[in-house]
Amino acid sequence: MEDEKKITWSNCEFKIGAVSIDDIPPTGLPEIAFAGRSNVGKSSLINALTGRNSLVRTSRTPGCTKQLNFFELNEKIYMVDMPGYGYAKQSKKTIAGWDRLIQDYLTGRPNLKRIFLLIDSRHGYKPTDLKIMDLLDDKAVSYQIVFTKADKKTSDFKKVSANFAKFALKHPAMHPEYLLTSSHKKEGVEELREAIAEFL
Ligand SMILES: Nc1nc2c(ncn2[C@@H]2O[C@H](COP(=O)(O)OP(=O)(O)OP(=O)(O)O)[C@@H](O)[C@H]2O)c(=O)[nH]1
Ligand SMILES: [Mg+2]
Repeated sequence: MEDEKKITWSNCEFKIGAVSIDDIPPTGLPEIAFAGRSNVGKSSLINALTGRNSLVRTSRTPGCTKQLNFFELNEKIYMVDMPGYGYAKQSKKTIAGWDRLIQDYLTGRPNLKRIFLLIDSRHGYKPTDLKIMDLLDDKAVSYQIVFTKADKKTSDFKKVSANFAKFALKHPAMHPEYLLTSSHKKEGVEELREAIAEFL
């Protein structure tokens, strides 16, 4: 890999926590973001990528990440951990606020290069995931599916993966290939790192 595309993954710093779109300053750097339902493993995946188990707080209880958290990687690229959508152990008002923030951010950030849309490999796509995909397709925001918790995947995943190419064809902003990861077993993490390094 060329030198400018080399990333020291442990060199990652928390920079900004945003609860409203107005809290996010322009950074001048490319950005990638991790989106997905609550509990799908977004924060855990950032820890796995950086090899730093306590960089980001994770929890078994859905609704752990409560703001847009910006992490600067090697002073070259920002990674954004998002609150989950769909379900969380929070009030309706809080969830509606997060959904607004998520939508505003996903569709209004010019330097956002790609969204990694995480789907739990045990559960497949849920209606809330399909809604986000429609939104991103509609706004032509590039996204790639990352199936998570590969260590727990069920036989249903075979069907999902077999049908993936056809599924992707129906989604114009979706990357044609998916990634399969396990943060616990560190599977697929290297492939995801390579995908991120492309944006340098
Ligand atoms: N088996 C397994 N569990 C995982 C994996 N990744 C995350 N988890 C577990 O899933 C739960 C949720 O993980 P988080 O990383 O906090 O999920 P999140 O998507 O950030 O959740 P919110 O912040 O609530 O939206 C935790 O109990 C993790 O330990 C994985 O690769 N395998
Ligand atoms: Mg989280």
